Amino acid sequence: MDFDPVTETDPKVAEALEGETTRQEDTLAMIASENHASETVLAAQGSALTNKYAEGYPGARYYGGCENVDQVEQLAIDRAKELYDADHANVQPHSGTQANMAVYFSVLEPGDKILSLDLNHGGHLSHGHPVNFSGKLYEVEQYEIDPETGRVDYEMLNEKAHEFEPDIIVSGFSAYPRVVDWERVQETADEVGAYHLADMAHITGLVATGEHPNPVGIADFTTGSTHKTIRAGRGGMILTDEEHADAIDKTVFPGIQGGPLMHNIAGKAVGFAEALEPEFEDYMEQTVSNAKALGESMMERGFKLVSGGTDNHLILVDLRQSHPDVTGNDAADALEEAGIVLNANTVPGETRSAMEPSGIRIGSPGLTTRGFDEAEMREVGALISRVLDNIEDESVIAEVSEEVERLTDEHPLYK
Ligand code: DSN
Repeated sequence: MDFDPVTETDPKVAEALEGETTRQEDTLAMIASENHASETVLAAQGSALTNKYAEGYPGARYYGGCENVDQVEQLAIDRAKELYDADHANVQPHSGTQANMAVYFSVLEPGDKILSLDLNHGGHLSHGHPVNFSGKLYEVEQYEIDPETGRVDYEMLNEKAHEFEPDIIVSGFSAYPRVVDWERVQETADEVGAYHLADMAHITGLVATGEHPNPVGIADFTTGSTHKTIRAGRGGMILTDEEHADAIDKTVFPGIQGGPLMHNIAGKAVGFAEALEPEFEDYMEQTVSNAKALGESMMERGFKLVSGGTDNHLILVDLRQSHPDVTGNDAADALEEAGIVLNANTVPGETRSAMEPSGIRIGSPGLTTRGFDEAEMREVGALISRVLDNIEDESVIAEVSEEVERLTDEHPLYK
């Protein structure tokens, strides 16, 4: 890509920009929450819209000169509504966490109660973790993954809801390889009179094409990231119905944010248009097939997958049985040396710690964007296995690096 203006005026930053583009080009990006946005999305995000203040919403801003950003934000809103069949979309949250904060601040008072999945079982910091604002402001109770099935324990969720009487139940997860049963969570929310926030986080792309059921129209609020499987500009969004639309808009601005990041909103608009094209359906279908192929290839080599497989874009590998002496961090470090970038992750029933967990989370969205098919994902599964079986062996890591180089050369990222 072309960083000429930066190269001339700021060679140090230019060096890092070039370095990062090269790193992405030359490695296998398998962090499940990452993806490679199109050059069109990158151009929209790197545009003059970064200069513009636009507090307010299209047609009702606090500053002049907003006609162009109004057009961009309205396009992003209309496209989000179309993608998810939503009555109302707010595309201003700077991130998924800000989107969740806006939902909490719209309907909860400090001290109110949140019921959510434990972070160690695949939940998210913003679902009530003690180090996060959500855990500091609210009283939090958590449900877990059933250790036998590796799936959400909906019975535990229901029992805890009746005991704890939460004001809101949070569903939707960051490290969960299976379909989320939004309706079952909603039934519990109805029984106890709680709001339901469905945080579709990673799976915004899968939901957009119907690869995963849509929580919009079931839950009161749906939030998600716009740069993960959906591959649009970086940030978050909130989808809701007419009843909660004003409260959400007022909470996002002026409640918790000032000027919206209009360049990112332009990236969202462009990415949402791409996601409305039929090719995006093929992309999401391939992403799921690729994750399944990767998972099968690893299970054939003796790895244990949480829940025994996947329905979505990620697999969660529990290393304790197959590689008892290898921590998730050891695995991630060795794989990164070989050019395979993923993250260490806790697994249900974690016996180590969040800082030194026993699993790795592996995603298929990035490689699928580069055009990898099932056969190549199986090959990647074999490469991961080779590294983890020979974690101390530098010659194996060097051999795997060469294979990674061949695969990345065969699938160039940015022309
Ligand atoms: N950082 C994201 C993830 O990797 O799942 C969550 O915000």
